[in-house]
Amino acid sequence: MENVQKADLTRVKPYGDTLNDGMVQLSFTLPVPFGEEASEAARQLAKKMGFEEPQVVYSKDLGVGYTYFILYGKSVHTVDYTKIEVPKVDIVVMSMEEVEEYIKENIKRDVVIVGACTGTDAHTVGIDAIMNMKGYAGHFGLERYEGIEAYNLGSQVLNEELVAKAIELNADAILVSQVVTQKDVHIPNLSELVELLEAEGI
Ligand code: B12
Repeated sequence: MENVQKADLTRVKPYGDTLNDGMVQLSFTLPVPFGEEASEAARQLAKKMGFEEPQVVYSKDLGVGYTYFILYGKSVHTVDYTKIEVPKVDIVVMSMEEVEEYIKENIKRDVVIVGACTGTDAHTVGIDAIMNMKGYAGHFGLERYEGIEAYNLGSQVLNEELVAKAIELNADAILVSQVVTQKDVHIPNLSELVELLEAEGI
């Protein structure tokens, strides 16, 4: 490893084959029919994005007048890595046993948690990962915890339904799972939930 060339961290740029070659792979789809004109359009677009020597290395006909591309190009930009500061979440993560112990010692009763994937969102896997007994990535879900009563309502649950269930069960916490969508569908849905909760004085 001694022969690895040292990068100048004040001027970091992408690496492909040779340090500082700036090589980037990018991919996108254009709403134009597959063919040479399509590839040229993709190349010109990459050039306008600021890439030097853009090359289309792969293109695929997606049908209905759409084409998918993979391109290589050289980035001319650099960033100063030494000036980067990212705020970190500084919290103590408790294990399942520590949470159970905390509830036993401090709350001294079962904690009721209601969760759902709400609105039109059908992505159940996230909320299941958090709540279901078997859990996810080596961690058990809330159903497994002693001292927690977990109710997973599933997906496409209306906000009204979630709030009504939380009130019925006198829940201590409501968990919401939502895919953050490009079309911002999650924003009106979560705003509606907040309004409903506020109206209920929760
Ligand atoms: C599986 C899947 C589906 C399945 C869902 C099946 C099911 N029963 O859940 C099906 C096929 C139904 C589906 C449909 C759609 N999908 Co989809 N789907 C996926 C996919 C491939 C995986 C999602 C997943 O299960 N991840 C695994 C879980 C464990 O991860 P997670 O959800 O992120 O959850 C973790 C954390 O986020 C967090 N978490 C999640 N919820 C909560 C809640 C709390 C309280 C806490 C603390 C933490 C937490 O903890 C979890 C564990 O770490 C993703 C792409 C991807 N690779 O992520 C696309 C993706 C989410 N889907 C997408 C899209 C667009 C759709 C459709 C609109 C497609 C279409 N045009 O029809 C529909 C929408 C249907 C609908 N009404 O919601 C897009 C969303 C793009 C966007 N951001 O705008 C994605 C990102 C794919 C993509 N790149 O385009 N999808």
